[in-house]
Amino acid sequence: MTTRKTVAARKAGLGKAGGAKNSGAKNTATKNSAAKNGGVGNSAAGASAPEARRASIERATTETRISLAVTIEGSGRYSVHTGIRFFDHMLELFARHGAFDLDLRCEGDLDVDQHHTVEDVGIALGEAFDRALGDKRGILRAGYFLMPMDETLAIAAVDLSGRTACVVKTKVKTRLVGDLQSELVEDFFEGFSRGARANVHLKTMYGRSNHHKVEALFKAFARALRAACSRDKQLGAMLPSTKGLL
Ligand SMILES: [Mn+2]
Repeated sequence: MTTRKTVAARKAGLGKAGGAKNSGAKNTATKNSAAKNGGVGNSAAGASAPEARRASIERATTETRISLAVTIEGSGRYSVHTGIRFFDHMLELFARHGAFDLDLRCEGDLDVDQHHTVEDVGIALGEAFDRALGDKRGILRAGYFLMPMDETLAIAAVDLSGRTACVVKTKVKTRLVGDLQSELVEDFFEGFSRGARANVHLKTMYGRSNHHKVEALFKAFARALRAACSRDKQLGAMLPSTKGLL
């Protein structure tokens, strides 16, 4: 793994990351509406719903160029192009099951291997969630889901704790699922947990189809993350931690 040099962009100018390569600038927040949404659970009668939390990221290294925009209160709309079709399929159903909106372009060095592409997309996606959530006041913070997919059962637990930890237990037996190198599923979630500063625990309990095993993990993860990001009416603007910082 080479050192990553990332760049910030004001906006996810999808497909316009060209000039950003190797500027060496530190990756910084781009659009983040969460700060303005500090008053989570605004109870003023007739007040419109709080502004949707969203963030955009451009990330360029010698290995990958990524443009990404995510909206937490989305409607499951997506446009995803990573160059790995099965990975696209997983990210698309992540958006739909999480009810997120996701625009994602990644041009990675797939001629080398899929590793950089999959891991860096995970990191960028995690960073986008971290930024979109702002100071995390008024969110549930933790979530879990038990996801069946036909004969397969997967579990996911997510804590947006500010700390990184990732455990993925799968029983995928083939080197490839579709065109995706199956061992990279773990690298994606590891990258996400680093970018989002989150605890991510995933396990395929059982199943037969390798396609289902991977897909059930992504669906369970999306729904656990959706729960963790959701607004907590009871805690309101309170930080969901006794530590004072997340
Ligand atoms: Mn499928």
